[in-house]
Amino acid sequence: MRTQVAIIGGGPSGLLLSQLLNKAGIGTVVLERQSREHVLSRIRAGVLERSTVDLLHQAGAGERMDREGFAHHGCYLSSDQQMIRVDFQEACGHKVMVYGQTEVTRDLYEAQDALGAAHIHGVENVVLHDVKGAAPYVTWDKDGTSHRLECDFIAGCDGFHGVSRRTIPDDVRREYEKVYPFGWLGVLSETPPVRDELIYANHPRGFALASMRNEMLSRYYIQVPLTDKVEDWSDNAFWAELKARLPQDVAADLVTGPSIEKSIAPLRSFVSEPLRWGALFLCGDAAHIVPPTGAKGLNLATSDVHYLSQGLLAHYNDNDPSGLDGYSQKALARIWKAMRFSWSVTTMMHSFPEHSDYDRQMQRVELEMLATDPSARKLFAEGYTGTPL
Ligand code: FAS
Ligand code: PHB
Repeated sequence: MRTQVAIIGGGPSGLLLSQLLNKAGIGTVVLERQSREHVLSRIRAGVLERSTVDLLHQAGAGERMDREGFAHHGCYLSSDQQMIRVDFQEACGHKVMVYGQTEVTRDLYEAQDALGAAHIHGVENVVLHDVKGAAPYVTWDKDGTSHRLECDFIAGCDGFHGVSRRTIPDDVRREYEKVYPFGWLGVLSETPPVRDELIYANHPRGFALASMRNEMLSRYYIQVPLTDKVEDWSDNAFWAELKARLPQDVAADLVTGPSIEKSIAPLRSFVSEPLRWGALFLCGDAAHIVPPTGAKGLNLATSDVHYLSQGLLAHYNDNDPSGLDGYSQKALARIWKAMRFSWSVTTMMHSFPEHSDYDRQMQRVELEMLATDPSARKLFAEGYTGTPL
């Protein structure tokens, strides 16, 4: 079997890359470890930057998002003293789209089906070969049979735990990591959102986030110790703790209900450089992880895909290698800006066990500046709504 671009991983990165390339006439094969149902069962991101919205339109997968997504022109940041609204439109002239990653993935699958795209699910033991050579190929097992795919390029879109990043030799890779001393316990509930915009809450008991998917589907998070397990948290205990961390007037309006999904995600900041090794290009969580506080994870994945797809189009259409040669440097420039934003909001909003009174005072000053300083609000709004591609 042969294709132009082998794509390892059928999450948002792999699906969007396959869709953009297929629409331009470039052949791909997506190799995904899980079933489509499993991929679509994941509850992940909820906020799309304007660049992600534009890319989904470009991919022909934005129609339902336009119909069912919600444009948000601001968000709230609360502490035990105040509730601040940052007006994105006023501060930087942009907005975000609230539309779940699960729906983005579903829309991309449907768009890929319409093109008759090649997806192989349930692959095992994927191995990348001759990545630095002239004839790269991928092998894998499925249903007890071994398979081989010859290709020109390999896109590593297989997430943090995938095989692609580890194909780059240890002495070539340079990795940067910060592991936060807490995780997020997330709950999805078929209840009306407590406010019409997101609320990020800094509280001495810990961080909380009130988000949503639609008028009758809410997504809430509370910071929990890394030692906590989902089974430690009954729905009642979750709702009581969320109420304790939200401003009183908001807590009084909170409609609770049974959780239809409940999970704990650890928080880390992680970048692996370079993003290219011969014919292999890393995209999305395969290359970097951000704490979800800044809503950057999915949006960084799509910007990587944009830069890589542009480079591949230039290679195939104009025999121009510059996009591929410059991919790593260009993608990393945007990745590191998003890393800083995600780290700064995480540091400002969470309760750190090692924090001193001075550290907590710095958090208060950061929030006070967002309440009173237009330049602070502009920097936050630009970080949140996304820098241009
Ligand atoms: P993904 O991890 O989504 O997809 C990788 C795919 O590769 C998976 O389908 C996997 O099955 C497959 N794969 C792995 N190894 C393979 C192999 N060896 N062979 C073949 N296939 C393989 N981001 C936000 O912006 N906001 C959030 O609130 C948020 N919450 C998150 C919660 C959790 C629990 C997690 C894990 C992530 C969260 N993220 C969030 C980040 C998340 O949205 C990612 O940024 C996004 O899924 C990145 O997409 P991909 O790069 O496609 O990686
Ligand atoms: C979500 O709705 O899942 C969500 C929104 C914003 C974040 C993180 C998660 O910063």
